[in-house]
This record gives sequence, C-alpha cells and structure tokens, in this order.
Amino acid sequence: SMSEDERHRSDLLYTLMDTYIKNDVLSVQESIVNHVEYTIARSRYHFDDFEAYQATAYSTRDRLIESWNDTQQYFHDQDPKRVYYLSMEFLVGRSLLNALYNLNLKGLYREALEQLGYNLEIIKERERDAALGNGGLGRLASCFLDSMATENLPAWGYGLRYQYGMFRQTIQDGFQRENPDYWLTLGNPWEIERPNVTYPVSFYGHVSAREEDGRQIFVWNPAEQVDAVAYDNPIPGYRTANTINLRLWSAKPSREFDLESFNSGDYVASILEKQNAESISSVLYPDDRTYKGKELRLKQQHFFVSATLQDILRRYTAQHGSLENFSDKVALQLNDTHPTIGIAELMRLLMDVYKWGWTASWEATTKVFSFTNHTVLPEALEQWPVELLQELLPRHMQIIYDINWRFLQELRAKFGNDQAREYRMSIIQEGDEKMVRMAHLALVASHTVNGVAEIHSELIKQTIFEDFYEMYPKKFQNKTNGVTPRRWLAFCNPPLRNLINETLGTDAWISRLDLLEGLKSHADDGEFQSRWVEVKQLAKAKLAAKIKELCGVEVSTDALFDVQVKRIHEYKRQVLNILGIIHRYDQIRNMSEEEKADVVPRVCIIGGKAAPGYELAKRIIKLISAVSQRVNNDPAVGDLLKVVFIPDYNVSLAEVIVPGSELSQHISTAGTEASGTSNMKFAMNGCLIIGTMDGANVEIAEEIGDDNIFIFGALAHEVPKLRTERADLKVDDRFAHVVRLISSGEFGYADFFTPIVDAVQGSDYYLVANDFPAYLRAQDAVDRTYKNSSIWTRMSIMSVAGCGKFSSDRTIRQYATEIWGVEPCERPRPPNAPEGY
Ligand code: F58
Repeated sequence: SMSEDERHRSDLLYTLMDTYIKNDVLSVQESIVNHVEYTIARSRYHFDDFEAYQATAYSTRDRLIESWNDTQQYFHDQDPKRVYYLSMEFLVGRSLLNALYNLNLKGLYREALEQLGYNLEIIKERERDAALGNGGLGRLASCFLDSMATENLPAWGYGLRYQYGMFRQTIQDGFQRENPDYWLTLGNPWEIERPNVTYPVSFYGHVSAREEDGRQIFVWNPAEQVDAVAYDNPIPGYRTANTINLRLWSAKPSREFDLESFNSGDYVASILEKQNAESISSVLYPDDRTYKGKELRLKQQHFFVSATLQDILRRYTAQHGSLENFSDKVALQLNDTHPTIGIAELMRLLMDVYKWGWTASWEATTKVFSFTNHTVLPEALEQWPVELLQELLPRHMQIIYDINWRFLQELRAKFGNDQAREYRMSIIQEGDEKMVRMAHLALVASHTVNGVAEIHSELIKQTIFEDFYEMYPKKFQNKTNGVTPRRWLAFCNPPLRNLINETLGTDAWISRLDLLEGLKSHADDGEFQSRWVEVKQLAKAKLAAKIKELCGVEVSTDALFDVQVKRIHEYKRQVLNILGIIHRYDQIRNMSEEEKADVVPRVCIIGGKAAPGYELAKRIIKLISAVSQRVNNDPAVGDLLKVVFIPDYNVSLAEVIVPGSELSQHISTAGTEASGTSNMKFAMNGCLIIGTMDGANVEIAEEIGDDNIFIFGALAHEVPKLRTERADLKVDDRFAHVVRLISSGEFGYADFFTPIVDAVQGSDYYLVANDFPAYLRAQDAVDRTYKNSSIWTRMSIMSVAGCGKFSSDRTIRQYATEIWGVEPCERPRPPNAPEGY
C-alpha cells in the first residue's frame, strides 16, 4: 500500500499526465515546434519539409510512448500469459500516417500542419521505409504486430535492427543494380534506444564438464562476446489504448569481455578488434528462398535469439522471483526456422544457467515453442554444417546431439528398427558434410507446426514433413495468412474507405472486416457502381503519376491496369506474364485498324527485386525491360499496350500500386506459393485476380466466388505427373512463336536471354509451356469481361465484399486461441481521455 507521500506524488503525476496531451490544434503545433527547436535543434522560424516531418514524427512518438508505457504497466499488473513473435524480418514500411490514423489524430495533425504552412500528404513522403525484410514473410510479421496490438494481445515482437535494410534497386539499361539501404543516416524518430537494456551474447570457445553434487555440469567458455542493445519500436493498435512493442537488437562491442587483452600492451589494436562486433546486426541478407550457409547469418540468428531469450527470462524472473510456471505464462512463435537455434539456447539457459535438469528443461522448451513454415521449396530449407555449428556454438551442438539421441530413441520405440526412416528424419543429416536440419529440430521441439494456407498446410504433410506428420499428426495445423485492413485498405485508399463507410453507415469494418459482406447487396446498384468506378479512377490517376515519375512513361488511365509485383523468382512465373505480353504485342502489331478498335488497351506493370546472386532472375528483369523498350516505342501499338518495370518495389510503393490496380497476377505453378499475401491486398482494393489454384488464391476464390476471379492452369496434384511427362508435351504454336521471337533477337540480347529460353524449353520445371494456353484463355476472358464495365465492377465489388476472412485480425485470433493460449488484455482508457488517446 502507498504511503501518504507516495500517494501525493502519484496524484501530482497523474494530474501532470492528464494535462499532458491536449488534442487541440494549438497544442499540437506547440508540440511540433518544440521538437523543431529542442529535438532537432533547428530554428522554429525556418524549417523545411523534412524537418517538419521529423518534428511531426517526434510529436507523434510522444503520444506513442505514453500509451506504450501505460500498456506495459498494465500487462505487468494483470500478468497474463504472453506471446513473443520471433522473426528475423519485419517489413515495417513507413510509420507516420499509420500511427496518426491508429491514434485517430490524422485530421488534427493535418490541420495543425496546414496552418503552419506544411502539407501532411507531402511531408509524410520524406520518411524512409524501414525495409527490414525480404518480402511476404517479413511483411506478414508486421501485419501480425498490427493485429496483435489491435486485438489487445499481451504480445511483443523481437527481431534485428539491421543498419542496412533490403537493398535499393535501380535499373540501368534494363539491368538491376543493387545499392545499399543505409536507412538510418538521418535518424529514426520511431525507435527508443535502451542503452541500459543490454545482454552479452557469446560465440566460439570450448565446453568443459565438471561434477557438481553428483551431477554433470557443462561450462561453455566462449572466446568471443558482443553486447546486444535493445531498440524499442512502439506499435499502436487501431482505436485501442494498447500500444505493444517491437524490440530490435543491435550489436555493439562488449564492455566487459576479454578485458585482460587490454593489458597485453596493444591497447589500440584491442579496441579495433572489438569494432567487428557491430557487423553482426549490420546487414539484412537479401537472398530470397535459396539457402546459403553463411557463417555471419548463423551469428545473426544466435545473436538475436540469445538476447531475446535472456530478455524474456529476465522479465519473467523479475516479476515472479523464479522461473516457476514459466511455460504456462509464455508462448514463443518461430517465424520460419530462422530463430530455431533458440531451442538449443533455451535448453542451455535452463540447464547451464538456471541449473534445471534435462527433463524439466525439455518439458518447458517443448511447451513454449511453436513454428510456422512458409515454403515447400526444398532449396529454401535451412541446414547448417555440423562443423560450423560446432565451432561457433559448441555447447549448442552438444545439446542438439542430445535432443537428436532422445528423438531417435522415441522413433525406434514407435516404428521399430527402420534405418531408412532414421536417416530421413534425423536432425543430423549424414554424408560427406554432416548437416543440422533446422526444420527437423523445430519440428521435434515445437508443440505445433503450421502452414500459411489450407493447400500449403496439406502439402507439407504429404511432402517435406511427411514422416513427421506420421509421427506427430496432432502437431500439424493451418493458419491461413491475412493482412492488416488498416494499412492495406483504410489508410492507403481513403476514397474507397469513405465510400464503404457511407454505404455501410459505419467504419466498424476496419477492425471487423467480415462486415464488408454488407457491400454485396449493392453490387448491382448502377449508382453505386459508378461511384465505385470513380474511386478506382482516382487511384489509377495516382498510380499513373507514379509511373510517369519513376519510369518516364505516360500511361492512359482509360487502359486496364494489369499488375504483377513480387520478388522475381522462377516459381512465381514472371516469365509466363512476359511471354503473354509478347504474344499480345505480336497480335496487336499485326492487326488491321478495325481489329485494333476492338482491343482493350492495357498497361502491364511489373515490379520486384531479384536476389543479387540469382542470375536467372536478373535476366528476367532485363527481358521485361527489353520488351517494354520495344513495345512502348512501337508506333503500331500506341496506347493499346504499354509495359513498365517499376524500380525498387517496396511497401510504400505497394500502397500506391495496390489501390490503383484493376487486375493482378498471382500465377505461380500450383503447389509452389505457400500462400501469397498481396493477392489479399489487391482483392481488398477491388482489383480482380488472375491466378492459379495455389496458396491463398484457392481460399480467395472460395470466399468471393469462383465467377469473380480468373482461375487457370494445372492443379497442384497434377504437377508431379506433368513434370515427368514434359518431354512429350505438344507445345502450343503461340508459345513456340513467342519464345522464338526472344531467341531470334527481336528484343536484342538474344544470347543473354538464352538461359530463360532454355529453362522453359527444357525440363520446364515450373510448367510455363504447359500452362501457357490456359493462361492466354484466361487473359481473353479478362479482356471480354473488361469491355462490360457493369460486370467487371460487380466482380470488383464482390471481391471486396468477400474479403473479410483475409484480415490478419482473424489470423491472429486463431493463433491466439488454437496455438498460443493467450487472451486479450485491454488497457482501459484513462478517465476523461480525449477520443483516440
Ligand atoms: C513467403 N516466404 C511465401 N520468405 O513465399 C509466401 O507464399 C507467403 O505468403 C509469405 O511467406 C508469408 O507466409 C517468404 O517471404 C522469405 O522471404 C525468406 C526470407 C529469408 C530467406 C529465405 C526466404
């Protein structure tokens, strides 16, 4: 209970806090101008757009910090079971508008700035994207944080604070160039450095054993140590008083380790040697789905999970006095296998530091971890050479061997002596170079494993994890992905948001997306349809302006905007798209004027990054550029076809591209795209989908109705057979013709494109030739439909109306109840709090 003194102090503080945030224009201006002067130290009489952005961001951050502090205090007091989302990637994008919208302060700040002579829509463009991820997996993690905050879950995200995010792509003469993304140059107002929250993380060295109370104790004597420093990034929920945390770790030289070496004489050399520590968190690996056994990457993984687990254990013991009941109060989600070394690290901490025995440690470990798989492509599965792990993390290697030994016992108990099965399932892959299979370790130690769409969750049970499914059938679940309807509809598409609000008479759908169903009854209403078309035209005009700015190409907003934006990969089949475009081009240029009058004009928009080491993907970018050069400059074509490659596709560009699209392509070979999430974003914005029966397309078709989507191509169960029959395939004449155009030099660079041509003419692993005729047929259907604006618009409305399932709020509620066992913990709004507090 409080003393008189304390009560007085807390009353005083409460009064201060109560009066701190004032939601009137003048107070907001005061706060912004104060930050101009005192935080960024510029003159309050002269500040430019960038400085206005910075000051506005700091002002917004003040509010986030209040909400963050009070939320964390509330979590502490309520002491619910918590969940921690462990991910090597968070593709955050920009934060300013997201925060203002979530706090319901956008209008106020817009007005405050306007009176000061600044335009919020302009200054928000000055924020650099936080691009701490490669693509879908990283963006999913960020959508999940948004939903966890909005659903009031007692959750935190943990990751790495890379100094260099995803590389910046430029296109020179049609070739991709990679430029460093040093995104922190001008500071990052959204993070709070916590210099006093640091943990030592160890590497290398050796393990010694000794006897203690009749028990074997292992001591790891590491040879290298770095410090992990916490940077907190507040994540506000939508219209809730809850703000959760994304804690990112940055590496810096250890303050304590190896101080003796400083006495060896060479003081300066000792200091310099320590500087290497910082490289651990310096760069995001841009490799997309091809696993490379890089030592620095393993160091990043261990660095991140070790700091994270120390932090979680410290928080728990600080509150509870011991680790008792730890596994009832904590859930840890592994975003793919990247944080899997954490399983060995938690075992090590429990056994070696907290002196728990094996059995108790294993019981706790297997109770807290669960794991999400994001791919069936075998080349993406992580395997670390035993030799490397042994050297870098000797104690962990020992523990992994122990886990494996017990696992193999269990295997024998269940299936008897089955050598072949043991070879397949062992955590250690035998061979010339022994490997640790991280997915197997994750599967053995997790209580649950999930895929990210129905079809994908079924496929992993039949393919890569077949044996494990047989052994642990109850571990397997599905959690179909979702996206946050705030960033990906309400905030990026205000005209559509307003139309929906008006039509439904509420904005409640923004956090209860199922309510969009209410649009169905308006789908045939002519008046409503024309307003729907108007909204789309506005977004198309914005996208057209962006295309002009970035590609220098003038496009007509009367044309059908056809988009494929995603990482460049053979399995995603940008090649199928470009071959279709070449076919279209070849048709148009051979048409009579009367025939041309019948053509639906198209703008084909493609964007995406190729992994720097993925040669073929880079050639595909060059091919797209070469085709666009040719098509856009052919007077026989004019506005009937334009092709643009948008450079440096990222989150902020997606926020312009998605609302402005009318048709989007999700055309992976069936069975290869685990889910896809941009398909959901496009559908949510009234963009029709042309796609294969792959990933979440299957469920989108089911939800919106298969007459509202253009589905084509081989089905997943047909693919293996089609691959073996490829040699006998009678190739479509039109396919042979367009491929010949490429190899005969129609677009120049014939030799450079040979590997692309060979790939689709040879084994054609991704069945481009096989699906080509069906693809063209589907594209014909698109053109025919587009000519009937009323039918097209109806389909567009039905897409949005049927999208409720694809909110990440739904996904997160399912994780919470079916995997984590955590419940909402909503902070009550402070009394008299202004709306949006
Ligand atoms: C993606 N994976 C899947 N991986 O391809 C996509 O179908 C799914 O919708 C999405 O995850 C979310 O579940 C993905 O983006 C990566 O970017 C990895 C990053 C680290 C290296 C290996 C690829």
